[in-house]
Amino acid sequence: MSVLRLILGDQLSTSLSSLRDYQPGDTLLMCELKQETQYVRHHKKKLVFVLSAMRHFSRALQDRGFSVRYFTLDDALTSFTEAVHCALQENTYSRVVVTHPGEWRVLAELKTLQQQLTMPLDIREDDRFLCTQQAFAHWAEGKKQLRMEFFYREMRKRYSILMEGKQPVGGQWNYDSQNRKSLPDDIQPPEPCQFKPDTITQEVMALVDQHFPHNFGSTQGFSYGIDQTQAEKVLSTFIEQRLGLFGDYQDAMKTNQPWLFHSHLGLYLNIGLLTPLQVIQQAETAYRKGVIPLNAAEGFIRQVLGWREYVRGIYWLKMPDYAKLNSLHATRHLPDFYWHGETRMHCLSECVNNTRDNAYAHHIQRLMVLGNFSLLAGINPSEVNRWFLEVYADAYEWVELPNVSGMTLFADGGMLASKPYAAGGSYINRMSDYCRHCQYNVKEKTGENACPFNYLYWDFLDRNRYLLKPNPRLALPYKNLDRMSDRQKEAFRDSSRAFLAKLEQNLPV
Ligand code: FAD
Ligand code: DLZ
Ligand code: SF4
Repeated sequence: MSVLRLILGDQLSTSLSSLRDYQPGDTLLMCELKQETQYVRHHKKKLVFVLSAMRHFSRALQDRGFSVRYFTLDDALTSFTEAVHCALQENTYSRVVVTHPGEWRVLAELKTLQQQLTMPLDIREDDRFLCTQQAFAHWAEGKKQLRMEFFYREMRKRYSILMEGKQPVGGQWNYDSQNRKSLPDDIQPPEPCQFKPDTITQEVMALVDQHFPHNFGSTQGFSYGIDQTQAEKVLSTFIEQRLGLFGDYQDAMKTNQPWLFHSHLGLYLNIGLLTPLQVIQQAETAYRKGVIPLNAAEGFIRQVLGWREYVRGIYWLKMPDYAKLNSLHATRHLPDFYWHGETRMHCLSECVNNTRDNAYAHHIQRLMVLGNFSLLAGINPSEVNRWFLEVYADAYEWVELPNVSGMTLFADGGMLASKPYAAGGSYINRMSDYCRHCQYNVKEKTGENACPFNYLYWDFLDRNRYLLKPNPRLALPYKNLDRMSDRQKEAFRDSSRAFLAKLEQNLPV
């Protein structure tokens, strides 16, 4: 008998496990839902991207002869559960099949549905990922520390990526130390790939404006790819034009340069229009052909084969408790300037404005500016997580949560990162031109005009001394803190107190 195959909005891959044994008579079910569009207030460009990509994928499937039942937002369905019940009323099926969802809350919903149905609901492995949950759990078993670097080496060996026999190509696993240059003024990054919205995308833009008028950002200027062909164009253009310098300028930031040499592939990977193996293999081929240097290929592959798979592994290993962790007891509210970008701190206003304009900011903007500030200022993890989940076109909880709670806020007490990525203004000054345009002075440590990152950094270490001082990787900063005179300590404490008081009262900072 026929099978009902539910395809979730971030499962837009023709290689999907739930599609594999499709037979004529089966139905593919796709649904635009209140629950998925509203569980957080997604950025308008993220909504356009997801809904337009879903509609294009449905059309591509129909062109290939698949039978698709597609519910639009106008059908006003709430949840996957409701959509499945509707489809079961329209036709008779022997079973329901779905590929494992990306998020815990959706898995919980599907498990409840499994109990309700009178027929089997099979949840299949999402084998677009390169490490299964079981393989990750096996790797993690018995380990005191789950460090990405060792996981990444295992993955390199398992998939034979950038290997010469049993050894890493070039004799080193990691070229991170060559990936820390700031961007010189005479290097101009290429323009990003842009696509003109077609009729479907224009319809979705109007729909988003109508249904979500108060969400962050604007639908205007939407230019992301929305199908596999366009996503593949972004990939090939990245390999040709950007990857060669990706490694060198991976950590750089620059005013009015939101795209730099990054790939902008995260949104396509996470929604399924590209697969990680495809992306990794193309990068390796470019290196093997001598088109790009090893530090670029390795730096990029480490992100996709290492970090991306690793954070997903951590998510499924540690959920649902992971979402509640707050090891540093951070309680402050997220400042309003994360929404309007109006602050004297140029680095933050630039990163917020880039985010609002593009539903994109690159990794170092997320980690070392937006994230670093919320770490130093003690913003509570649930508000920070919510913000990061709402504002980026590539944001899904499985990847957002470990990056925010683990890598950025140290809310998991060090399961993911060996130390907090806390830094004062000198780091931002070294890696960007932001401080040159700022009303604060990055060279001043305390006082009205001093860069707030400077005193907040010491205040952060000071107030979290009990939890962080035992960490051997923080021995040097604590040694420096302990060497300070009482007057110096009072000065940074006073500056921090005054600044944080303004933040709490929502006064301009
Ligand atoms: P590139 O810099 O070109 O990197 C290439 C690819 O590597 C990315 O597309 C991505 O697939 C992968 N990658 C790189 N770093 C990571 C990482 N730390 N974790 C997982 N994958 C990685 N990534 C998301 O996909 N969704 C998120 O919601 C998300 N939230 C983040 C929040 C914070 C606070 C931080 C610090 C990082 C977050 N990241 C997230 C990771 C990373 O910042 C983005 O993947 C990257 O900026 C996307 O831009 P890009 O495609 O140009 O990536
Ligand atoms: C992100 C998103 C949005 C905005 N809308 C939908 C939707 O209407 N229908 C759908 O099937 N999926 C959507 N998604 C993606 C889902 O949130 C995603 O599939 C789950 O979070 C599981 O990762
Ligand atoms: Fe940011 Fe401080 Fe530099 Fe201003 S001086 S841009 S606040 S790091």
